[in-house]
Amino acid sequence: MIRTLALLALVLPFSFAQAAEKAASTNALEITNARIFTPMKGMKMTAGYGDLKNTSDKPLTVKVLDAKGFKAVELHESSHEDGKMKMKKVEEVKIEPTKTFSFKPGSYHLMFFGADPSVVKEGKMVPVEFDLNGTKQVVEFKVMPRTEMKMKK
Ligand SMILES: [Cu+2]
Repeated sequence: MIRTLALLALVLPFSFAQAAEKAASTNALEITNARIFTPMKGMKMTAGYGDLKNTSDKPLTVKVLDAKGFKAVELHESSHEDGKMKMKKVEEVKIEPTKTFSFKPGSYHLMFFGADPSVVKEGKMVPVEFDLNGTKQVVEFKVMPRTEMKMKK
């Protein structure tokens, strides 16, 4: 009798958790040297850089959505106009399959606003959420001191 009950217990409803875990995420983007400069004293904004490689076999349209420890994050492009350094917001960048797109001082960069000083500290990792062709990927950026003051052409 007890044995019969034990057998019945095995007939449990299957869990559908596994199917639900297949949320829309990707790892098509590989970022090396992912770094954010420690905000300068009294500043709430700072910039982030890195080499973004498209490891997939399709062109990637990259947007930035969110960064932990910051109120907002945008993609920016710096340029020289009339001898002055200017920057403007761009909605997205496109990276061809297997190609690397560099975010570097004086060029494309991530612009972070409203830093929370308790989260954005030297040596900490900041998760940054990207949108790649409509699918999300989170990449960690390291907070480090500003080391690249020189603007190479
Ligand atoms: Cu900027």
